[in-house]
Amino acid sequence: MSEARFVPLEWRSLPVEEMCRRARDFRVEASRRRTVRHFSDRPVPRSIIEDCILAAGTAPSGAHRQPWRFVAVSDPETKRRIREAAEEEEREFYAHRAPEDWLEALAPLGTDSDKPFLETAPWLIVIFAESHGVTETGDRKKNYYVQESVGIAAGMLIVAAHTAGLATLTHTPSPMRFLGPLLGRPDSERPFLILVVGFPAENALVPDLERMSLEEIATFV
Ligand code: IYR
Repeated sequence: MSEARFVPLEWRSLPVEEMCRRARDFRVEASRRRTVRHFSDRPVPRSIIEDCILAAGTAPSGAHRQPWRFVAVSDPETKRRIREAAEEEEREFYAHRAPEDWLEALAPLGTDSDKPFLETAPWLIVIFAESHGVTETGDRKKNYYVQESVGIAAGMLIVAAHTAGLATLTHTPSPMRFLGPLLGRPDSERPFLILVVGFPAENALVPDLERMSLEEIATFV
């Protein structure tokens, strides 16, 4: 028997000129987004973070399993512990683990093992991927396309924060196994990404990067 249940699609139809304007406006706004590594300690209201997370939670997911979990950290002591653990891994990464070519690739970004932003920024949104769920009877419930689904949700979270006037940094301490126990997460969840969220520091600098052109990233057939 089919369990499918459908409701009418709520769809707002726009005139084509309006569509073109919105597409261009969004493209321009998206091009203003930069990954920021210098944060101010200016607070960000929790309600903004809640809206951004809810927006991320509208992402499509494999079999609509919604395999994302967000831990929004503003507690200074928790941020301090995350920084400490992340810097320990990063010191190892930069001194020993990273192969030469990786360090060369990172050189233009000017990154190192110091991660003060993990304490300075008002919010760290730690994104976890739920590799499997649990049924009402306690059995494992498989999730599908977990990495893809959580990746899309993370992208939407970044855009939501940017739209709200916030700066973000996608930070992936490597390895980041420490995040599960530190934040008391169940074994079914894998840390995916730390999204650092806040206002940029005054006079923050960003790497002088260029984005690829349409011709370089797209083919129309
Ligand atoms: N996790 C390290 C290294 C790093 C790796 C990549 I790929 C980046 O785009 C940036 C940094 C760090 O955060 O410094």
